[in-house]
Amino acid sequence: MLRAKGVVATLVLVTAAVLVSTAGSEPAPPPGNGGASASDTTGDHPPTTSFALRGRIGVTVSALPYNAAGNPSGTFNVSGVPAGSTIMKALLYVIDWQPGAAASATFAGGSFGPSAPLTTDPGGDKTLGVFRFTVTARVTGNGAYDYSSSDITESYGAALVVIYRNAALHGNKIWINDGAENMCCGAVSETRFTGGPTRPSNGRLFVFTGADDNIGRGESGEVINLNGSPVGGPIDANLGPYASLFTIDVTGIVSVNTVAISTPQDWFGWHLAILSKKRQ
Ligand SMILES: [Ca+2]
Ligand SMILES: [Ca+2]
Ligand SMILES: [Ca+2]
Repeated sequence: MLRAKGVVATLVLVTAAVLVSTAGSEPAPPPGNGGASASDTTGDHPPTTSFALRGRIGVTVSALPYNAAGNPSGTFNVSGVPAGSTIMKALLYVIDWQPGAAASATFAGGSFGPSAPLTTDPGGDKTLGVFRFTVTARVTGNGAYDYSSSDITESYGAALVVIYRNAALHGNKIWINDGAENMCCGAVSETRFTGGPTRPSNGRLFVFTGADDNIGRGESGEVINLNGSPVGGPIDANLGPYASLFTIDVTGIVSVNTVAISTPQDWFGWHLAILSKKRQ
């Protein structure tokens, strides 16, 4: 569990006032957080660009929260795809904080995997992993899409990314930066998008995180920055326990763009940063 050490925290508060400043955080920071060797305090494993897509395209992202679920399943509701569109790419992401060597999924009647994690990042006493399954052929447009997973031990979220092409849209560029950044306790993690427009453009940014919360003191206050300016946050489970999806209209998309997340104390995973040069 990445939360709930309430009894312990209360006992500490009652019996040792000197420790109050460090005892109230939930989830209880694992050993090493805040210490010199903690790999989750440095923002060392941000999402990276897996796809940079061009064309008359748009993107929609849907996501589901979980509470330490094993083999999560659910239904993604896809909306916002214009009539007459062709699906260019659809990606299913399933998160695991205790990943094995491989995991599998079903999606809209198809079977996917077993596949190795796309990437993993240790930090605290956990290893955060993300599995990505390409489900393009199973997505036809707006609607409800059921999925299930297997060999997933401890999940706080899943996401579905759909890129569509439509002749009525303007030319666009969409970057899909994905991965698993296990971060906590003062970490600042930064992902980059290169090959953007020479003239600043108004675009859209999607950010997906899991195991984020606002339980206990100090678990809020995260900031999402684009090119040095705050555009979102805090990251406090806006989908419900325990995941967040941000869809943010942004300005000033330029040739090289940077999205950074800072977390004062909440321990969570950052999995997606998707940038669309245009809002469409
Ligand atoms: Ca990390
Ligand atoms: Ca957390
Ligand atoms: Ca938070």
